[in-house]
Amino acid sequence: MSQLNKYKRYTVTSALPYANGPLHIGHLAGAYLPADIFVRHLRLKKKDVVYICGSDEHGAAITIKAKKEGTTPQAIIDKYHAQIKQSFEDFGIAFDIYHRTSSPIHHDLSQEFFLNLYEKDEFVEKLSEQYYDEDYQQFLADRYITGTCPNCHNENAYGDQCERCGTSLNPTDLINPISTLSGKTPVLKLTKHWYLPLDKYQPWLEQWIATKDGEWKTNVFGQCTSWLKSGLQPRSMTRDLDWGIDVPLEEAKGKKLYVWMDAPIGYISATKQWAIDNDKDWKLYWKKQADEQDDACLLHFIGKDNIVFHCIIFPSILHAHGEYILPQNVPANEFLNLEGDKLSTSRNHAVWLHEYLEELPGKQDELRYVLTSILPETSDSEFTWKDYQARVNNELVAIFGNFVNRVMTLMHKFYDGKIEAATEKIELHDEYLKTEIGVFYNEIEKNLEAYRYRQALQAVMSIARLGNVYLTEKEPWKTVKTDPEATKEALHNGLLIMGHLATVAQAFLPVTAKKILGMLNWPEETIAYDQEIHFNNGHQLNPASLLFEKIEDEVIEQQLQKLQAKKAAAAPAPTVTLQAAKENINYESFATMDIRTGTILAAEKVAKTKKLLKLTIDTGIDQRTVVSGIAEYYEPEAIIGQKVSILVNLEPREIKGILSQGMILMAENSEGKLSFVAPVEDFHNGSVIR
Ligand code: B3M
Ligand code: ZN
Repeated sequence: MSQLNKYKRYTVTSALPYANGPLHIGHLAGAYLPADIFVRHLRLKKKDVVYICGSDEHGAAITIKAKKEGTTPQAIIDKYHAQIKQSFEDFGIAFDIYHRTSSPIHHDLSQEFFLNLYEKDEFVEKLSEQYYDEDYQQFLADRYITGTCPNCHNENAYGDQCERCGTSLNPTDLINPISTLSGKTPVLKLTKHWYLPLDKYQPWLEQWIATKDGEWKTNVFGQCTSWLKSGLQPRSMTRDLDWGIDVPLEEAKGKKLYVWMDAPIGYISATKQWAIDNDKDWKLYWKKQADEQDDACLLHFIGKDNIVFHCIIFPSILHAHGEYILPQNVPANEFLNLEGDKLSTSRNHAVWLHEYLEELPGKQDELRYVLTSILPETSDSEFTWKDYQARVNNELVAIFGNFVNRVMTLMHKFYDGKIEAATEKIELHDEYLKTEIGVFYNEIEKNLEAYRYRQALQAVMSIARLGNVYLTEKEPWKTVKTDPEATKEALHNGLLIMGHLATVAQAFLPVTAKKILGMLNWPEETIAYDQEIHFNNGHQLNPASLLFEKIEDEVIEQQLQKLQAKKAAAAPAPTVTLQAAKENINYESFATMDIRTGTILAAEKVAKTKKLLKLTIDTGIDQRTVVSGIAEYYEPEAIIGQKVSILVNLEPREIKGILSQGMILMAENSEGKLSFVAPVEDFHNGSVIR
């Protein structure tokens, strides 16, 4: 960390989680555990560091959740802010402040930033037509408009995307748009927005990011260069929403700041609040100092989906403002998967932090350990309960816990837990042990400062291993009869190794480290890296307590079953998600539809689309081409010969340059899965369906 060590101050941030749901292990592994370990490490080096986080309480993520739960955005953020904060505390994430973007200090600072850029004439103002709900007297966010997809005729497409055929849409693409607020047709109205000219900043960004080559993780640097390569576009920093921070302009009444404009400013406003609470100067942690040498080191810990915001958009805002430092590094992690599948809140495929602690109380360090061992540092990684069990049992119990337990039990058995030495104090004299331990300290430092937590944790375990090997060699339980002095020396050395193990464990396993310090009856709460480890003659140890216990098979089985059950339960109950019945029609209307049985003769993907297949159908009447949005569900080869039902008198339509004659009927279940509809018996093509 040659680069990192030169700084006098460190400002470390973890992504502000949206206050719209509880936290799961993926959150922890992405942006919080790595940052926490890093910050604890810096503190053990006695660095001046402030560690900042808080809830992100604006944006559509919040309002949509409120609508879903039939409550207000305020109720949502209050509920989840408290829950998230508690989970962080429970897992020992040592923020100096966990703030909220709904706070007045944050609203003020965000508006100040906006005005600063506005007065410098940085924003590009643009008028565009957007849908407006006249009943509710408001513009509609894309997600608040539904309508018929121009591509697949799904009647429930959203303003930004059709979830049936996957086409990404603009609200104005929808046929028959409906406001989800009033249920009425919205009107188009001109609206003005303020755009951050990323295109203008591109040359500067290119230059700045080029200086990070080799310093930033390759996944982060690669994403940035590819964004730059494809050319940056101006991005609107304002929205027509009713939840968020007011745009501080007379002519922007009713408009709010874009959530990604205000959220990163949340790091700064939180620091301001922390400074007020602790009598500090926040500017030392955020502003450029008179002498560049005095600038703080800014580090953003995030998941990979937030890279563009932290490496391109926020730095552009800071740069345009001019008084602020830029991130020295953005060590983004990849994603964590669970039991072979993506973590998913909507499918409830997750290990929720609050549930974990209810079911495995007191085992936060076990989870911290396992997650650190498998952090998705350079590529996605996977959590499985079997692996969790193996790592706890074979590593934490069998190596770490075992070493500490051996030393403590023997000390109590032979000496009632009292250090009786010939010298005034005992310290590590064994050259071999000293050198080895020194090597492991260096490994921890070197790896942590290159954001390689997994390797750093290995070095921690190496100290426990070293202790075990040492005890096995010295056999103090045997020498106690033949050579009592040797026993004493071996166990005293064991205690000193324990002291070192506790020291390095503090960053990774804070609860465990505390327990060891407790057993050692260590006079202080923590041990800094450079603190001398010794015990005075006559020092009395506390009783031994077990650090870790074996995880039994039943526990793992239960967790696996729970995941299965959750998955099943998450499949939405039909009563909840079935589409409402449509209005009655008369028989004549129905009879106008000519639906026949047919067979797929040929199928191929439509070039440059993900969803579309071009099908050749034998309708009994003729052979014809139909373009169908089923490519996500069926491979072309697999459906040759498939019996289908086809609406043959649908007006032909050109889709992606292909004339589509008719429509294949598909059943869609509540999960959005599609299935062919055909007679259960083998009927000839052209049979009428009525
Ligand atoms: N709340 C997005 C997310 O949770 C966002 C992060 C903000 S960091 C300033 O993925
Ligand atoms: Zn569609």
